Amino acid sequence: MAAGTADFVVIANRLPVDRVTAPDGETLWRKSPGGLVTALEPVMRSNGGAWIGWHGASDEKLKPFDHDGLQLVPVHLTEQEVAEYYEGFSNATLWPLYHDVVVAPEFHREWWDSYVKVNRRFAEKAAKVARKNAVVWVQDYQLQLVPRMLRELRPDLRIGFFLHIPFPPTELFQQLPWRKEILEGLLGADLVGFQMPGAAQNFVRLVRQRVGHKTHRDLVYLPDGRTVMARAYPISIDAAGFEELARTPHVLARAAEIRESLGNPTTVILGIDRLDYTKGLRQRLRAFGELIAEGSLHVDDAVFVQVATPSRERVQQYKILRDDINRLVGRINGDVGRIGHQPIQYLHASYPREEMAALYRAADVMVVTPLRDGMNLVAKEYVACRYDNRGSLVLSEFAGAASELKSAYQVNPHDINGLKASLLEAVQSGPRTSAKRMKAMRKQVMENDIERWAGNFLRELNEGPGAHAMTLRPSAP
Ligand code: GDG
Repeated sequence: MAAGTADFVVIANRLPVDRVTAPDGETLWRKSPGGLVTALEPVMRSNGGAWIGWHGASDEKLKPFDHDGLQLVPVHLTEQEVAEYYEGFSNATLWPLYHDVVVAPEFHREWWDSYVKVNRRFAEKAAKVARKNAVVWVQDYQLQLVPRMLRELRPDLRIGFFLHIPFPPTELFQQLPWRKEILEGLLGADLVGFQMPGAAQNFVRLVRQRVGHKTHRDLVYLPDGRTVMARAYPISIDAAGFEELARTPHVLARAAEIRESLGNPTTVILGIDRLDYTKGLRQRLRAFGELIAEGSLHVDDAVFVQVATPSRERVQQYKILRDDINRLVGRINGDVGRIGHQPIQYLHASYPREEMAALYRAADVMVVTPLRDGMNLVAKEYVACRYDNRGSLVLSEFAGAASELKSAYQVNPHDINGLKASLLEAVQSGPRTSAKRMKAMRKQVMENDIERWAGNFLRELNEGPGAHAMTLRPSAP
């Protein structure tokens, strides 16, 4: 296949831009706020980089276009593919399976067929835009077959893969009817990256058991002589960017305004999550409701602000969750609320980044209680915004972030009594204790930002076993 012009190619389910309509009716693309694009932008610019992804609308074919100096290559999806590849296999099969089967994964053969077909489309696009010997970085669970498909088309490429969500224990992964195909798909990469060392070990063990390849520690030896490396690269955030935002007068004023409009309570407790059944919203709301009901916290003193960003709204389990949380919030507020004092302020909406920073600044206690989470960036964003060393973080031990944020109040979210005790301890902690904990967490987050994460991954991809002459140029200062 003829090669293209990009020396560095990122492949992700979504392009890093959203379409917006300007007041004059013109449609424009606006860069989406994620940390991934911020981290990769400089490398892309220095390497004539291209980003391949879906543009977010179904049944629409768009030509490649440039945005802010980045080459964007849209992949089209039909309405049926959105339902089967994206909402179906990615989000109703793989997502629950990889998150400890928190809800039952659905296995449908037509969803799998669609997943294969769409993965091939992404691989074919990449094969066209990558220059000879280019570096290609495939992102996440929607595209696990791409590394192998791409290698078959373009054996000259150096291919990396990163999984943003957990990789399940072998006993759960075995349930997947297409387990061997997924493992073989990932083995098309030279480097397979995970959030946690345990996930990389799960993968290597499965490869040994299910595919029968020889392995040693983090290496897999393939019969064709290639070696694949599987390692952990815990992802992070644009920490300095968040801190800078949190320091702006506008954000500080807005934080004060938020507290004011909540009635200036002694304690503001905050949760911010996509509305997802993995995030442990039920557990934390129940814990808070019980603390108020039994008088450990008083409704005049403590307010819980829960932002639940709308997510995957056409997937059945997400509809069920939305109704459940609505009911639970209504019940708690009805049971323990008073006129003018709703203990839970529940916001089913998404907000600009500035508002997120203001919320982080306004919160005395941040509660992050996923039942399972690859990393959890919200926990790190809260820490990055607390440059005053104030505020406490209650963090699930089942979030990847727990292995780095050891000074958080760590909890088992299934243990409601334990959760209540930790929440209360965090609310009642004195300034010296919380400053000590926050300082330790800030050191970790500010030093290990997303730029370092991307740098580590790309360096090891470039230098790992079997690497050819390095083609990736370091980003310009
Ligand atoms: C997956 C993995 C892993 C949320 N609401 C709004 C908003 N957000 C932003 C947060 C944060 C991001 O979305 C959410 O990231 P998380 O890490 O918390 O969770 P997932 O979406 O599940 O992400 C996860 C991550 O990938 C990265 O590898 O950490 O484990 O599940 O950045 O700030 N941003 C804005 N408005 C909102 O209303 N602007």
